[in-house]
Amino acid sequence: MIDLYTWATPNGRKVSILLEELGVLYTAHPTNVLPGNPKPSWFLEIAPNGKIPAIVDGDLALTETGAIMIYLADKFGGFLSQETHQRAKTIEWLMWQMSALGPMQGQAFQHTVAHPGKAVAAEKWILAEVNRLYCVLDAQLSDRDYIAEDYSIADIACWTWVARSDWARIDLADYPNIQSWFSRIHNREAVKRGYDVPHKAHVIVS
Ligand SMILES: N[C@@H](CCC(=O)N[C@@H](CS)C(=O)NCC(=O)O)C(=O)O
Repeated sequence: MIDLYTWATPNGRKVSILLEELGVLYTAHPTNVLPGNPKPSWFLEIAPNGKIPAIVDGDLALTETGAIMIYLADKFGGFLSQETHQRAKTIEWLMWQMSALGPMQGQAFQHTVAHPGKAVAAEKWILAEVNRLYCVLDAQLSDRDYIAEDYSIADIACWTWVARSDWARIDLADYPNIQSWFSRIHNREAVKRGYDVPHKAHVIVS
């Protein structure tokens, strides 16, 4: 049984969706460590950087969604190819989400949702950057159904962020390839179940 410490955010949802897709038994522990909330010492022992999500599997405590997703996909055998080239492409796009889409859209949330009008130049810059990233993803999806051929952890990782494209004032109609990819994944039962872990608690969305 895996213990998942999480909250209803794009990063948190990546792991609950993957666990649902893999059909793995897990216990979700609602863990709100978002800014303004305490970070208890028991949680910092599991997650030294103080961020959700984190998992505990036996004597392994693991953080960072990229690492968690690769670990779970390898351990339970799904959504990450063992074929070298395919695996590298999937990890490439997983890293793209971790280093570009997630951080930039997170900044967009800070500038345009949490603190609108406080730093107009930064707001303008970040919206342009997120739109540029959506152009990159839309181009990648122009000749395929999923980001790295088969449905994979790269799709799950990007999908939870695209699900909150409103933070960057993005209209998915402007990105038709992303829009159809988004619906394809949205219709998966495991995605619907995993999205609402834990318990539809949308605290960072006003
Ligand atoms: N790179 C980390 C990012 C995790 C992250 O930023 N989690 C946010 C919620 S989406 C968090 O815990 N924020 C609390 C804080 O910043 O204090 C990952 O992919 O796991």
